[in-house]
Amino acid sequence: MKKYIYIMLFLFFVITSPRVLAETYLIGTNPNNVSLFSSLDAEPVAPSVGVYSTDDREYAEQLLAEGKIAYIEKAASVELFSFEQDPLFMRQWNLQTCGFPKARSYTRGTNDVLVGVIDSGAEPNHPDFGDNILPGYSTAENAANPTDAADTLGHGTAVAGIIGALAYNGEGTAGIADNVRILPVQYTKSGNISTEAPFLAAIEYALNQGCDIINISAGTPAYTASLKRLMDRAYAENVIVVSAVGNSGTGDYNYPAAFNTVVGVGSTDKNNIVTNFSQKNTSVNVCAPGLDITAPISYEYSKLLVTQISSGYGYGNGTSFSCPQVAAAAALARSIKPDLTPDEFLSLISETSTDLGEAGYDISYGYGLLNIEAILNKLNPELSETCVVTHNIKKDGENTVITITNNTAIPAKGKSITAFFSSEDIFADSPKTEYIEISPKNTSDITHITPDCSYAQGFLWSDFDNMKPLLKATQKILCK
Ligand SMILES: [Ca+2]
Ligand SMILES: [Ca+2]
Repeated sequence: MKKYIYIMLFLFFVITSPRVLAETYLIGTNPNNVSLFSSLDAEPVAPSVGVYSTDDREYAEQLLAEGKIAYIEKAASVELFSFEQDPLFMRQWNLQTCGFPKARSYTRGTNDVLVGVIDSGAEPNHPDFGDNILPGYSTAENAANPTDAADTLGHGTAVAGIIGALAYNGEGTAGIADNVRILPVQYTKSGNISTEAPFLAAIEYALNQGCDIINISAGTPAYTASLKRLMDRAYAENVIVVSAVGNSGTGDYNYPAAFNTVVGVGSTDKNNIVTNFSQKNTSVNVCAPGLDITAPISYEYSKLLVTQISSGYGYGNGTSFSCPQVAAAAALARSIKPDLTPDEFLSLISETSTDLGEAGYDISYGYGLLNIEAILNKLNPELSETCVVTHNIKKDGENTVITITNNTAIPAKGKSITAFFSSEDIFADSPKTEYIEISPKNTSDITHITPDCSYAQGFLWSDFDNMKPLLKATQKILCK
């Protein structure tokens, strides 16, 4: 009998595009030489106070050397203060529901954790994807070559993005675990129904590559001994497999979700009610939001089904999009506890999920709604401790140097560190501030975020191997 694998696909809509800022210098006239200024090649910005602009730094330096201007400064970026810098974050209602905001202050994952995404590949050039999303591999029947895993359907890009789209980068959405690595393994290029062989080969490839977690937002109603063998291998190798339970809304089982070593994920809506399309049976271990889930989508998919764009985001429905939220939670858990087993993760799910529906386990919600914060707290209660970091602000020539020092005993690997300072702290009396120094020095992942205090600037660092965490802490500084 011929076996089929089904992937659930849903329509997306485009809702944003990226932004680019050019570098400009502001120059101020020398009060003794105001009359000279009309001959200079600079744009008036606020001429009443002698402020002009130019993109030509060398030219400005020359003017300064000649005493024609009083100063040069890099034009700052000015932004409208909103809560998040990922513009679509506020659309990601599912993250609020699943305990993500608190969880991300604990960790964004570590890059030694590898998550295999068995799907339709991933968009290779998406602006919200970083180096954390690997080039991928294809086992699809009609793949031009195995190294081309570019997503021609859109499904895999959304799934990978829900796990690992870059957060705090001023672009698109926030992934749940954007510091872990994601390996897209494409088993289909041509449609949402495929034969089983390339699907099995994709799982084999992910296992051979040493994936810690495997996300399978797909499945088949047929039990096959071949798929069972691969799931047994995954279990024996301590790989946590997370799979969608299916979208027919019935009690019918789908595999691999129905194997008892696999974490089966169902869908809820904004009211925490199980969606009508989510399977209701004992394969459901946990549920996560699966209706109106915002995610990156591939260009090709946009061309096929919606409007042509250069970069895209959309929203989709299905247990396919619930599944990666649980896989991301597993990746965060594995970042904190590298030897976490599939059984231990299932136990964590049963102990921490928010019970819904009938009291206790039930076949609509499993153990309940995913709670990432509770999982991480359970694994390491120290994560939720609020620790105070000290900071020192001093002038160094024309720059302000802010040094952050941690005084706690908790190791910081894998944690996020968020520091807030008021604008006055950073810029007062120091117009040429261009850098902030932290100790130990690691500025590779600094991005600005805007805190809930309108006059302040926020910065976020993560993955300090040697630092001790913490901050959540700077409310005192933030809102004085
Ligand atoms: Ca983003
Ligand atoms: Ca229940």
